[in-house]
Amino acid sequence: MPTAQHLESLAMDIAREAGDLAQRRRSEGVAVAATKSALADIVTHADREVEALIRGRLATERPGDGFLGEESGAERGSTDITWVVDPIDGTVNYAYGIPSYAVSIAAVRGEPEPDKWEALAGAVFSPATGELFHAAQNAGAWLYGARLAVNVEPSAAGALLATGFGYDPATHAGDLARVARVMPMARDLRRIGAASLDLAYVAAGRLDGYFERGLQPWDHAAGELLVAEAGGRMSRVELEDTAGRPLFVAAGPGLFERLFAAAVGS
Ligand code: LIP
Repeated sequence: MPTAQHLESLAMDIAREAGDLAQRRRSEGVAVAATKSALADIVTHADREVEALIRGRLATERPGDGFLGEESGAERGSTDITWVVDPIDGTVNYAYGIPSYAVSIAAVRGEPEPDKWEALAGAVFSPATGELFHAAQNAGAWLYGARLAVNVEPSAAGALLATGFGYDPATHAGDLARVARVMPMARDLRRIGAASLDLAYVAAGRLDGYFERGLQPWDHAAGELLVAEAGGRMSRVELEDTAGRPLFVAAGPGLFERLFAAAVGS
């Protein structure tokens, strides 16, 4: 059984390599390859190429582990470890030339479903800034050799929050009602456009909290471990208006309950 730190350093190496490829392809120009769940939900050729690179590297280094990727699907392994991968989180930013996109790689143990797995290691790499956020279970979350810690409480000016809006226009009214409910506790609201970065920023204390409905496993697997290892709380809840696509809330311990209650609407 590899240690969580061994998996973490592998995730870091591969995330860097994958991010360099994404950035190179970005500078050459980006073409949309297809649309997915909605017209706004796109995949570029680079998403596919970067995921193929990650999948190939993992197959060489960790043959036998399972794989769950945004673009190329799931494959069960013979070990109890699965790699959960978003090759380019923030694809719409990437396609428009906005630098907020990231490679997100996590190693999880157990059934490859978010409610059943235990995250062992994760890396979120932002090619545009060169920042590599990483964490291993019970060994902290880190950036440039410095240990990350969430903001325990927001400042007196209010919480700096982030959110996201899914690709399905039918859900936007509910998302906006949620924004209206949380705004009284906010000093301001960000929409960064890449869930893995939102979560990394909560872990780093750059945001006080984050909420979004309908994240996919590859959007949050690595970021969720970053938040937990930085002392934050994160949970998901299935609501009437979020059928099948739960609401996720992450924050420091002093804010979490308040933010969760407002986001849920209870
Ligand atoms: C995206 C997220 C974004 C969220 C979208 C989508 P993709 O991931 O990170 O913040 O609002 O619903 O899941 O599609 O760019 O990998």
